[in-house]
Amino acid sequence: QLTRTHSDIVEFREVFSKARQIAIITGAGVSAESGVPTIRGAEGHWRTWKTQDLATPQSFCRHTSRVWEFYHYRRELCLQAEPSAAHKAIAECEERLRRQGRSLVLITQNIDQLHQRAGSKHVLEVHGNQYQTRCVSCGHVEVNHKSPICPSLEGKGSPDPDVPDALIPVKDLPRCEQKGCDGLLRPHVIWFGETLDSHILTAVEKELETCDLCLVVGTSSVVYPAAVFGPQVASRGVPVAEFNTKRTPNTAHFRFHFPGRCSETLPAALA
Ligand code: BJW
Ligand code: ZN
Repeated sequence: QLTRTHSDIVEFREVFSKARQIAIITGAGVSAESGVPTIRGAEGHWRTWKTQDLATPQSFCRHTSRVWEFYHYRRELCLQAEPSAAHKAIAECEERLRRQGRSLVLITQNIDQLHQRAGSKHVLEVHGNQYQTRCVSCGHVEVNHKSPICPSLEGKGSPDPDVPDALIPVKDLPRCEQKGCDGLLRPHVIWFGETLDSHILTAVEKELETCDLCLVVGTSSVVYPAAVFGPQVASRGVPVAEFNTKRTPNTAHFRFHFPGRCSETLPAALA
């Protein structure tokens, strides 16, 4: 296994040195290196719920206060977190390739903005980002880094399973400040059952069709449509390298699989 991995690294470095247009697809494993819990890992619970139970329009409709507590917790947690060695390796690689007239695009499922904070410039956020809000009444989208996002959420959002719901009245949750609106705000992220932004998907498709090397980093590859981005590139015969602590349902489709923590494997691969 070790020898296999070593010869793979040598081969990967060869492919990497010749690639002109690199696409990197990332997921929660990259932010795990910054102390942000992954979605499906053992630590991926908030109170007694899974992300799958909270990240839906139905849940927001029925348990608005609870879902806002969940996002408030993650907004605050990620504001405290620092980009990891994996985030930095990607950002530094983009800058280095740019100076060489080559390109790197980052397609991320993460909503935490840690890639941008590490310095990544060309980022396509396929699941939105938690520092933007959207008004459910007027549709207005806005950048929002307030901490806390509203007074009623101050001190709320503990992930401890023994903490009861704060049951904040909807009128005291984040509200739209557009003139005369006062509608309820929601996180501008993509929940289960919602479609991805078509402009972003079109941009992603273009990158997947033209890249000559693809990396898939720290994603379980179970959430569609992002789960098929890597296999789509591989089906063109383009090399795809997976960086993950575990194997995934997509591993067999890819030319390379580098096991281990991406804060260790990625800086070495992209140096
Ligand atoms: C490390 C590491 C380290 C850890 N180093 N690695 C049946 C079949 C097919 C599709 C569907 C279906 N039923 C429903 C659907 C559609 C659904 C879907 O895919 N469901 C599946 C779960 C079955 N998809 C959708 O609804 C999407 N919309 C859509 O398809 O529209 C059309 C449509 C609608 C309705 C029906 C059918 C079609 C929208 C998906 C939106 C996903 N949104 C979320 C929440 C965003 C906001 C938020 O975060 O709160 O996005 S869900 C959540 O999962 C989040 C993530 O971006 C996403 C992916 O998770 P990710 O990043 O892969 O994290 P993990 O935790 O799963 O994995 C971490 C990985 O890292 C692991 O592999 C670890 O091993 C690894 N790791 N430490 C390296 N140090
Ligand atoms: Zn509004």
